[in-house]
Amino acid sequence: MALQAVGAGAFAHTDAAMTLPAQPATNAAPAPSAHPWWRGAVLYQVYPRSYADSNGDGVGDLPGITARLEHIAALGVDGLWISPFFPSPMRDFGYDVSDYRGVDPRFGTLADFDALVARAHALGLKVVIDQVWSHTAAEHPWFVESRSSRDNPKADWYVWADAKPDGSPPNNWQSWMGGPAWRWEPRRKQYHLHNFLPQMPDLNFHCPAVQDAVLDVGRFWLDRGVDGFRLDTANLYAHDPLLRDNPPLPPGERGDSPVLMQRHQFNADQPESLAFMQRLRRLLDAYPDRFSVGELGGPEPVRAMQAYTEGTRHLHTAYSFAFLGPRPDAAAVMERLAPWADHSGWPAWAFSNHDAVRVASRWGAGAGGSFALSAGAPSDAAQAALPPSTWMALLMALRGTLFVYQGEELGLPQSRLAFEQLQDPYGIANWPLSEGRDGCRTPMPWVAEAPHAGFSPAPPWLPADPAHAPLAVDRQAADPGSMLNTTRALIALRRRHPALRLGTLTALVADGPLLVLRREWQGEAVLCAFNLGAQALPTPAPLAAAWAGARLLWAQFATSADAGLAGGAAVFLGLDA
Ligand SMILES: [Ca+2]
Repeated sequence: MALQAVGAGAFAHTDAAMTLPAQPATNAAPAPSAHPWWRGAVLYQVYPRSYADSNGDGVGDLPGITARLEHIAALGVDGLWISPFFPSPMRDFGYDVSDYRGVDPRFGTLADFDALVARAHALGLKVVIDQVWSHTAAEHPWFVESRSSRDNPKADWYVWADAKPDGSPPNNWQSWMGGPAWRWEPRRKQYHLHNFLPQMPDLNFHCPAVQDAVLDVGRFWLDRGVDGFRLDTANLYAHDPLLRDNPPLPPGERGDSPVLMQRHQFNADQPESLAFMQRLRRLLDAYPDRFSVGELGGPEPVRAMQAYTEGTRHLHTAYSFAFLGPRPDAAAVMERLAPWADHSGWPAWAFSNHDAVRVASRWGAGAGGSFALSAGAPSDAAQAALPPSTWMALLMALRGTLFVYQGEELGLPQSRLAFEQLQDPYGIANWPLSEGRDGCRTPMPWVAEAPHAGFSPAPPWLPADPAHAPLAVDRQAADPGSMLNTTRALIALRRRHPALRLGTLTALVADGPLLVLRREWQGEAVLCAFNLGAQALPTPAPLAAAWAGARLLWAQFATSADAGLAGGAAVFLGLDA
């Protein structure tokens, strides 16, 4: 890491700026609280199994997270999102929940969770937790009861359907984990729907009692003091009650697995899912300053994100897989950002998460596949490597709420695992065609010289990547030019400048690798220029014209008005608007 941060300055919290008058009309701001904490916030995603192991069993846990909250606070982020820690058979590592109101013993206790929230709040961090409501684990008592007969009190809590006359499943819907989305249940002599693993049955959101029950779960956690929810697969909650077949995609749009060969017209994005979000919003609005972010899959991510965040009656924000695929050029970035200029919704963006190949590999070295669960083309190997700080700088320039995934602040590359080391059912089923999801879930490296990089004294559930040890937190913290310190500087830059956090966004140049954004808010503008390619470019005209009267806020490399933009360069200039 030989990055030179210019003018990064000290961390400075600018919440005082949050009292500024209403937003420009182009932002179409919602009324009640014009700039609540989550708007423009940066949230840090923690995958509990892999963050820090406090009791030496090789599995990360809640006390481990609590012990590392100071690292998260030192990043300057607004809060953290914690992936599931609830009781689970762990077929999908916690995204298969068997008790919505508990903590899996592997991760600790409810008291440990309360201690985590208390410590986070003391450090000024919001706590957002995952809620996995589209499906449960088959072990959940609701499903155990529902499958027992066709006339029990929870008989319609899941999506049950008779076989076709020839015994085949009710329709052509396909599972994201491979094969039909229907599993036969001999007790009822019916099929049940599962969009993911067969042991993860889908709840029936057309049943009012199901909606009431999951909202009660939400109330349980809100009462415990959590600041918001990340909603897993939020556009798969409701299904077409007529169970109509999904139409095939045109040949040119088909992927190479069954689920990618059909348009998800009838099993996703149903109006009843949106209607449920309004019920959820009313619950959240009954508590002060709470927040929701939906995960939305699908082929038109921006359109879905807008539908789910429109106005003030749906989700606060939503993210998609828009930036979790192949490396974007400037036009691809603007294709995702431009539609928000006059929209009342609010986007969220992530370049990495627990489902995607780490961005440092996916966009950086030109190697590695795309999103683990999509059919996107792999990155172009001809693209030269760019430092991960280029992508962090780009992320911090975006208008929206941002997510940084654990290890992204260290610039960790994707881990390569042998088949024998894989844990992810998707990775095992698709080996070696897919990267699977284990390579972005290896343990967090804390101490370069410690066994298992300081994650645990015991062999971890996934091996600590030897390539990650030199990038450990202790080593990077001591290096002013490290990716860790660059990340801290960039997050601080965003906090200092409401133009970056809340302002309007206009593209001045979006041409091949060259992207120049103008962010503006209440008398201040920030020009953000990026060279997303490897070849050096001349200083773009809008940047050159503004330079003399501007303040250089931050730059990836030492630079000047006529120095041009080296490959991977990022420059932030502050102007009076
Ligand atoms: Ca542990």
